[in-house]
Amino acid sequence: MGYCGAEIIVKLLERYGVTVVAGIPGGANLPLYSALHGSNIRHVLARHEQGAGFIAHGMARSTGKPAVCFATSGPGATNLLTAIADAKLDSVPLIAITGQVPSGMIGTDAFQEVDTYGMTMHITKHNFMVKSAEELLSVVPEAFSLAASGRPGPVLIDVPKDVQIEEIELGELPDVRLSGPSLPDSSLIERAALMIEESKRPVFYAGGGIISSGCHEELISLSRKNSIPVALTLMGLGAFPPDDPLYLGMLGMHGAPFTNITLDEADLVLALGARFDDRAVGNARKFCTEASIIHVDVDEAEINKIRRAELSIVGDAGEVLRALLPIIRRNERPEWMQRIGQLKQLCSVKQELSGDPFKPRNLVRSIARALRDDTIVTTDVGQHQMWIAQAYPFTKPRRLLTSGGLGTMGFGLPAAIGAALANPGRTVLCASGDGSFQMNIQELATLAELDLPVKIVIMNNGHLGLVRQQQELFYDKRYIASRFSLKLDFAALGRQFGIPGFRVAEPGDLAGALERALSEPGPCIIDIPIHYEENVYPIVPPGASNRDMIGSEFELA
Ligand SMILES: Cc1ncc(C[n+]2csc(CCOP(=O)(O)OP(=O)(O)O)c2C)c(N)n1
Ligand SMILES: [Mg+2]
Repeated sequence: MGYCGAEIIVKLLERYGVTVVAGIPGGANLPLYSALHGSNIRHVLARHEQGAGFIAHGMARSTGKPAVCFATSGPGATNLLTAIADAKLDSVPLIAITGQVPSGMIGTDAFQEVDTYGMTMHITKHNFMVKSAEELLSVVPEAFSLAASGRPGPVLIDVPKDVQIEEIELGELPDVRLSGPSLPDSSLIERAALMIEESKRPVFYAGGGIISSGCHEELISLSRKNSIPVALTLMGLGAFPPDDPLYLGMLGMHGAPFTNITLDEADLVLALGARFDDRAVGNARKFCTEASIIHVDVDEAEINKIRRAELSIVGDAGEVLRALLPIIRRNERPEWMQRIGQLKQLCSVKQELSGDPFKPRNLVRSIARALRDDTIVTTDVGQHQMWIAQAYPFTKPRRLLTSGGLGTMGFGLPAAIGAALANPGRTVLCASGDGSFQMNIQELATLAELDLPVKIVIMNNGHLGLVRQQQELFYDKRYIASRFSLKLDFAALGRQFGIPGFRVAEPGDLAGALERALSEPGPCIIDIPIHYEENVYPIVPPGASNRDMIGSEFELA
């Protein structure tokens, strides 16, 4: 039977289980849209390609499966770039399929021509420029396999218009191939086990790799069996139960003093699916100076990139944990546990548990209380993101979707739409800031159209708060370009899109108003004032050691 390139793409997407694609059509990808017309795949029309890209992020990050977005050539493709780069830094299996001008016109500055392949070279795990319809039969399966295997990441497929139209005779479509992780080297596992047994003060420093690999249960088991406390990165939140006595919290720039100080006293750091990012480890040379490091990462390029490890294991974190579990002995580690208990008392930050309900972390706790435990939370980027990370209790993986590596303002709303699409029946909270929200505000139209249960809470300080904070602390209060003089009424704005909007301003109103707003079916938008001088504390100044955090009262024994 004869199929054109566009039909081959759509048939293969179906075969790989894709049920929703987000995108925007244009001249160079119209054949692809025409093929989609005859498919059961649901298309979600975003209002900006960056929105489409982040809708796909929401689907991929909440499920762990590859998600697809479409854009046309030229401006469609350039609008996607930020979402692609974001997927690279956070290891998200995103598949971007872009239209390109016809092969014969490439390099002529044709209408809406940009070198999408060249531009995405450094922000994808892999990218393809397809030369023929035939090639699609291998390129699309390879894209799925690459996006999801090993360290997940974005793959771009650029398809010239003539390739989308080209017809070929086709018998069978290729089979779905997905490769599983390979087993780690047993001698390295034995060495790791020995180092753990010899250690007096071991800690886990675990990151997003635990979530990608789906091995949080194994992490919990090993931690409990051998009494190894666990610190998580921003990307790892949800991989360890926050109420477990072995949980140390989030480490790093805005981590609790208790977490950073405890890590600093460790004699062995087990870095699992984490990459020694500066926001997590501070000055890498001053991170856990007393400790030996075991680094487990599926991506060999991460080993010894930032911090030299005494032992490195290239492999899937889950495979390594499963190999370690039976050979590691039960150990109570009473001395280490006692020291940790002591540090917890000495380093407790003021928790803002009493007093003003509009204090950011109190507010985050109130929001969490008003929502079910299985709620998926997306954030934008700024102070509000860090308050959520510090105070929202994430009890399971894939409940926090946040732009960790690239730190992209505008992520929250479209990612929430994607998460709601991929998880019918679950509520999604989009915790945003007034600055970030304006960066993809047009996706309110997409949300209104889809009528999904996305609850948007805007922590509104009238500022680019995190920028203002840095200017206050590190630039002698020389405030510039961090205050909005126009005060937007986000609740009214929501209503313009047909989304119920609320403004919660009175302390007495807060709990009731939150509950009312959040219990409505469908989307809503809640605008909550935050005092603009609220800062995220503690904070490790750029370049400093995690030990040298400022803004929290604690003493060291
Ligand atoms: C696309 C993009 N541009 C600029 C920045 C730099 N930046 C980081 S946080 C921030 C302020 C965010 O303001 P808002 O969303 O209101 O959050 P707040 O800090 O006030 O909670 C800015 C401008 C960024 N992270 N992303
Ligand atoms: Mg703000």
